[in-house]
Amino acid sequence: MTDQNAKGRILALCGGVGGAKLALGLDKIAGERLTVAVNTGDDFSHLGLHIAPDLDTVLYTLAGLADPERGWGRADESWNFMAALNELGADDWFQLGDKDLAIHVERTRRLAGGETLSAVTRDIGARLGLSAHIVPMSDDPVRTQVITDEGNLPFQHYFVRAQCRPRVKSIDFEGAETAALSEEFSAALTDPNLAAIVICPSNPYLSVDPLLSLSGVKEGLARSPAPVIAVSPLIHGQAVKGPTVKIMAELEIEPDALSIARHYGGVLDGIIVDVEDEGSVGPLRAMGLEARAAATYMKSLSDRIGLARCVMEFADDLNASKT
Ligand code: FO1
Repeated sequence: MTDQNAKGRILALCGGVGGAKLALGLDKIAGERLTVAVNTGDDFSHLGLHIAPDLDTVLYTLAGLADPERGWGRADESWNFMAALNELGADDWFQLGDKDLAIHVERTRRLAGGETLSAVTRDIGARLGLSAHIVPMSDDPVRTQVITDEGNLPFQHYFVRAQCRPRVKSIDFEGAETAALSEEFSAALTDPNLAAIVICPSNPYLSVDPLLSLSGVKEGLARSPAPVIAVSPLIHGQAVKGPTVKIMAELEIEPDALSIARHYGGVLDGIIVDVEDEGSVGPLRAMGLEARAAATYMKSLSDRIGLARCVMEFADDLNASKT
């Protein structure tokens, strides 16, 4: 790596589980030089609590607390609260573990006391011993609404309650037109010392688009001197987890890296596809994008660090070719 990347800051745009794995790899190589701007379109109020699933997935993953199987919530969890809730006949379609409950209660208390989501997230990150900066995309409410053949569903009603079964017609990000970027996201986006902006392999439609829908983000990406690199969330036409391919089919989009590149359109300088999709590198280059193949399936910590290194080497080469 050149000096620039060894010292430069990294901004990652991230949703939940898939994106958090790469964020962890980036954290291991960049630590406090990393800012992760996280989707808050999935946030909702449930049982009187402010739930911020993607922020928590990133916090828990980087802190080594995440459940490795589920991908969300905490490892070594117990479910007494849910069992007691069930006895009372209360809503129990959204599982809140006993340990996980603490973050929702504390966040809700502090937000009700007038603190911003950024401030609460910053403090929780510090308490969990994180050196990377985990920041919500906005302190204003943006709520993803999934327009389906069964009506307009708030994100968690579509994703968890209906288990992504309804057919998606389109997706709206309510509040995105007026929401301001969080201060730290805005500062990272305009940081002259950025070595790279990384679009993590999260669901482009549900998890990355909320960030891109905020006013000023696409313009900021285009204006940044740092290369913008996406990691495709697809491997051989399949997503590792989640409904990306189902949604692409419903929106009549081919499930391949070219579609992902087209979806991100003008904001990208480069894209990383999986080694299994090496054949798409040529067509991607023909679209005018820099592209390379790497192992994007992240099972172990060393897979995550390995992919993070590939991303930063790519950024390094793109930076060098500009000078
Ligand atoms: N996902 C589920 O599929 N079922 C759940 O019951 C569930 C509970 C849950 C609680 C806290 C939390 O932070 C996340 C939770 N998730 C659950 C995951 C989450 O809703 C989605 O994975 C994300 O919003 C998509 O990135």
